[in-house]
Amino acid sequence: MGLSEQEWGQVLSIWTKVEPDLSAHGQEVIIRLFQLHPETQERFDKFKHLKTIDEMKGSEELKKHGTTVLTALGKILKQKGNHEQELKPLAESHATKHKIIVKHLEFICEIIVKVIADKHPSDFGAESQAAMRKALELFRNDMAKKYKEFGFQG
Ligand code: HNN
Repeated sequence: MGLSEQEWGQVLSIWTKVEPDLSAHGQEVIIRLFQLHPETQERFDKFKHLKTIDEMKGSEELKKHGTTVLTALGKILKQKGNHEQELKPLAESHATKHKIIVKHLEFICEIIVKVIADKHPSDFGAESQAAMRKALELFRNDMAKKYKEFGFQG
């Protein structure tokens, strides 16, 4: 289940390409999530009203949220699996307050891989993609475990 040092190296190496433009990546991730899985958009009172992709692109709030999500994810990835401290508050709020089911975590993780692949085709080959998928799986599994500790079946 864990990643090798080499795999973490691949994950953190591609992340250095994502970080300089976190908000554009985050915006793209959230827009694709809403397009592919409209039920995720319905969960946000502050985003429900955005009807078209152009409206989504024009929303500073949406961009800000994308940045928030990827900033949190970056902090987690940098812990190379020792992410208890970063994960716990996040799992608590997403379990008890936002009630984000594990399925939706799966959706966004898959989209994150696709967005990075589209934006960085020459730096994100099959091996790095596999390493990133593994890291995101670890994140999701640990979120799901914590969810249960907080009494949310996810
Ligand atoms: O824990 C918190 O509530 C702090 C804000 C925060 C952070 C750091 C949120 C957050 C909020 C509250 C913030 C707001 O309203 O502006 C809400 C309503 N999230 C959601 C909702 C859905 C959601 Mn997430 N988050 N988040 C983070 C950080 C990280 C983070 N969130 C995620 C998903 C998939 C969804 C469902 C669409 C999500 C992920 C995957 C991550 C990355 C670790």
